[in-house]
Amino acid sequence: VSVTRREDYAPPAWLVPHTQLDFDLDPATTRVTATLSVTRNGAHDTPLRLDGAGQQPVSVTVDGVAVNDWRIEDDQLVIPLAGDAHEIETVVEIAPERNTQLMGLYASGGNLCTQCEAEGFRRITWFPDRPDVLSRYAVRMTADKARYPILLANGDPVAQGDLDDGRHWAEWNDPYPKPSYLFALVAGDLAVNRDTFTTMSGRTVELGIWVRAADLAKTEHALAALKTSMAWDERAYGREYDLDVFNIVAVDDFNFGAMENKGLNIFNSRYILADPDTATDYDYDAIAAVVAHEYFHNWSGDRITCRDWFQLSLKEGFTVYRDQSFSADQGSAAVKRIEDVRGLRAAQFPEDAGPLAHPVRPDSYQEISNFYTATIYNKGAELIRMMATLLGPVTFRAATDLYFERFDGTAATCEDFVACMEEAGDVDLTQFRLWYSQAGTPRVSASLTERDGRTTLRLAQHVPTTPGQPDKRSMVLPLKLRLFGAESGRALTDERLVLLDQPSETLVFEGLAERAVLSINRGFSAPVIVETDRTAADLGFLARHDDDPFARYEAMQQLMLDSLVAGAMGDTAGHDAVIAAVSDTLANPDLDPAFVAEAVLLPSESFIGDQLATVDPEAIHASREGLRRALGQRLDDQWREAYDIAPEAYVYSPQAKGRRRLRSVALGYIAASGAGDAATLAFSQFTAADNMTDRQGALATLANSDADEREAALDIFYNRYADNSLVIDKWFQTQALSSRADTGAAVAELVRHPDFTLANPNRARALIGAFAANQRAFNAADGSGYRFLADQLIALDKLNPQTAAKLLPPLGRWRRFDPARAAMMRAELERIVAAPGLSKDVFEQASKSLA
Ligand code: DPP
Ligand code: ZN
Repeated sequence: VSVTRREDYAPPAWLVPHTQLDFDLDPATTRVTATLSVTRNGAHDTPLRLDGAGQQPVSVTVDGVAVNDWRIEDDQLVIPLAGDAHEIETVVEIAPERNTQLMGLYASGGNLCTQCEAEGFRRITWFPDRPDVLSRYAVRMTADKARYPILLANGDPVAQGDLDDGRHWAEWNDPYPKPSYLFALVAGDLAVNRDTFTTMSGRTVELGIWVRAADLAKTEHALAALKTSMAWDERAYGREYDLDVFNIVAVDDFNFGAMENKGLNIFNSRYILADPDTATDYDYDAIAAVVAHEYFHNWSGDRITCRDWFQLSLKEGFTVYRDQSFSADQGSAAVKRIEDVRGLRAAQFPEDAGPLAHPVRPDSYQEISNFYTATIYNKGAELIRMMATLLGPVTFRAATDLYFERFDGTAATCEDFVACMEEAGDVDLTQFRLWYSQAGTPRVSASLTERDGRTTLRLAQHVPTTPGQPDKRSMVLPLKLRLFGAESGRALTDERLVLLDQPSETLVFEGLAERAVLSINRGFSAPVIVETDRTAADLGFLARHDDDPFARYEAMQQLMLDSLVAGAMGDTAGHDAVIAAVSDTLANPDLDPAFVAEAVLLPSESFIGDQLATVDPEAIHASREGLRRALGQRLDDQWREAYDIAPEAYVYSPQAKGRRRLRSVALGYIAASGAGDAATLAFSQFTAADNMTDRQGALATLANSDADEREAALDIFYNRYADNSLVIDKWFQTQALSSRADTGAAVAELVRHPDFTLANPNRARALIGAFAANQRAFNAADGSGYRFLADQLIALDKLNPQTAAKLLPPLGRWRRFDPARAAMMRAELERIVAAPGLSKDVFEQASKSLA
């Protein structure tokens, strides 16, 4: 096993100031001629080493002369060079239509496209495929004109023309030096939705979103989001777009959500295509967020890239923080924060607590594709957010200005970013840097005691052991807190920011007029787990009175969690406090419906499991369903009142979105109550809906039920959208997420459905990924879920190792389960590790999960 280590970083021996690529495109055999001007970097006598992926060079020339003193060593083409500057030309042939990994140049839906991050460019041509080699690219493409009328690459179009054999050519030039992972080309039969954007300095940029002609009408939302993002980045960060064109292409087969290639973003079509009939509000939000994310990368990623892949969070953490802030500005910032924290807890906290835990800046990897994780992205974003909190908005902006100015045009490190924060903010972030190097979610315990008129807050922190990191140091935890009066409901103190940087600390409050209730980690100011001794009464109080919407939501969640955890052990006494708090929340006319919908939703079964020493999936399911039923029955009138608000024609706005969300949550509770008319209500919503949000919401409710309407709705849905693969993904996913007892059997049947294929990552994730996230179904006591996932993984690994490896983590949670389940999970991991021809992607994840 070959391991790459951060401490081994050395600057590149050779630089490539200029790259000329000539593509003779054809799905069966594409000939790539690469001409690299190379210069020796420093005084050394090492040969030029170019990365490849098993392709044989058809020819190698140095300064125009064919040479044969090259050799191939560990997938590198090694060429001895005498001088300090040379021109190297290599010719290779590749087969895009046989590329099922979707890395490098591949075919999707009859078109040709590329994906190069992190190490896909080496599958196209020989090159120093590392992010700190920045080169200016000129690209020429030749292709059959009827089949591939549109030829796009990075940068600006230069020239194009026809050949007399039915082929045509186009040349593109990107004036900005960039690493190879940002290279892109597209050849296809595409239609375009065009617009322009005028930048803050008055330049006009031609925008284009390229899709199949039939999908053109579904690009309006993405195009609007692009323009909003461009304006937002000028306003919020002073960042202006720098090329004359900005193109986005949507493709159906894509490993990531999207890719920020300079001037030519390539997107998974699920993050571009939307209309009310086929996309939910969630999809609309996600499209705007991903369009913004990739656009923002133009500065935080492309203009300033990463020195090495250990610095991945430099661009991803910062860019996620930027897209989260953007989305918060488009609607309810409070609801956005709740959604982001829920996502962090669902994906990153379990990662940080399991065998694949790694720091935001990792120390080593076997396969870099495995490090595009919730830790790098979402915890990374929380680190930026904490620094923004420490600096305050004005200083944080000055610090990012300094960062952009100082590192523009370079390949930088996380340390460079932190140093700018430190310098502009005039703060010492020495201890804060532990957030980059220590894995694991810190735990904070907080308890409030009163004696003789003094209120004492004791805070203590603990950073758990993670693989390879047995001893942890205390970190800097920025905790926003405030005290409220238990009787009056009034705030007793201002909000203050406490930096907990010791193992434990004590804060004393004198002369408080009444007993205090603690509101802590307001706004989720630190990505930590807080344990308090607050009673159900205190939590219920905060759920009604806290003035910080996140803290209010959090109090409700904690109240629910305490009740659900007790319920899993057979104690349902805590139901009443939850029901009362939910009732008051529903009745409060001052609250935004979108917030209410989040607040009254129970924590997921997996999140309940994360609170327990040993996960008992059936007991958790029963506990949660029991509380849902009780809430549904006891608050029947209120759910119906929330549900019966007058129907309105579909519009995508924060307010309308919030009302739809609350209605669908209410429908779920009505169904959970066991009400006789629930299926009828859901089915009539399903058939009457003028939008996908309401239609899918009703379908999900029916999919959980035993009602006759269930099959009917699934069939209608399938037939209506048979030719829309993104909606058929929803059809698969909804069934895989069903809470019914027979979901495992249903999913095992669905992999034999004619529309199921592992070759398309969206489809694989919609069925297999969703199933593995369904705690009850996946963890069936007979081990059938584990066996099923392992079978699918082994099959998918042969096609697409990167996507297969991303589906593996649920099997690595074996330590969290009883010995019988743990043994079965381990047995499947061992079977995976022993599978012949296993990729290094899956090997790394499976072997680390066993350790
Ligand atoms: N395309 C992925 C993203 O934007 C990887 N850079 O996060
Ligand atoms: Zn990104």
